[in-house]
Amino acid sequence: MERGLKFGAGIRVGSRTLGPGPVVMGILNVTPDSFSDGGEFFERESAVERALRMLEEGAQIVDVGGESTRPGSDPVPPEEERRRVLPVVRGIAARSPEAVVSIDTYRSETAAAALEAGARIVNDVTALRGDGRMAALVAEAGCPVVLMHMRGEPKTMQLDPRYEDVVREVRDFLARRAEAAVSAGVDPEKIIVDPGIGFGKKLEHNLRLLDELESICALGFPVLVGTSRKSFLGLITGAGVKDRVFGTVATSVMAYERGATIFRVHDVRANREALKVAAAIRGEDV
Ligand code: HH2
Repeated sequence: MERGLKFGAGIRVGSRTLGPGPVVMGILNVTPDSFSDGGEFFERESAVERALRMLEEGAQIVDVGGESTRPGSDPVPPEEERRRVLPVVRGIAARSPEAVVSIDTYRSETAAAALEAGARIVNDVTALRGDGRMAALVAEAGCPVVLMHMRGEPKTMQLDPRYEDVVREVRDFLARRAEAAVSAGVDPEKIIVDPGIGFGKKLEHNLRLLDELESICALGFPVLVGTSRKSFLGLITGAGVKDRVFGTVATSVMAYERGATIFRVHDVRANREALKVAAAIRGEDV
């Protein structure tokens, strides 16, 4: 299969190009229960304000989600998910028409409505397995799509995840999901892959995936990493969830060094500045 090795020139989103330097994706959870910012941006106005602030701080994408996928979480009804995210996507599009919004959902109906409301990227933590109509939707929309690795489902994924070789298994899974997407008509140049840090993985698995990220990058697709404030950082440093920005920045810089392109983070300014410095050292544009 021909790989989408075009991100050296950036990732095309409509008429815009993101990259080729590191791209920061700011997290906006419009949920009452997300593990680090649950409840904070549940009101439409504060969510839109938060998005605008992240854009000012240097986020090139704002990722809007209406359902927590933290370990142990339950799904929310689809109508409730749409009720949470759509006004926020519309509000961002109205206040900042140039903003690139991604919709963090595995449901095709939510994704379709969000694209209609102004979102331009679909971030699917099930890698198009969660809803049989998602692949066709993304193919038809011609938008970039994030395919993420997850072992099991949020409710039970952290109970006792086991791998023989986590890097090989995650890489092979992502290759298979990319093939499936292309078979369904998705343009390979629109595919972004993500090892799914913390999704059905123990500390040792997360660390190996980050250390050997080149192996995932070798698939030839832009790689997104989402480490922000996650519990494995707390296991290493002892820091509480709001206090994991330093650990997060370390992962962003090391993942960038190993070839990652998109960094999904809560703390935009800290990660953006660190990545700018890292890019300058490597002589790359940001
Ligand atoms: N992590 C979370 C949610 N969506 N999407 C991608 N592509 N990669 C990730 O690593 C990822 C993701 C979980 O983090 P968060 O949104 O902060 O929390 P919650 O799921 O509790 O809302």
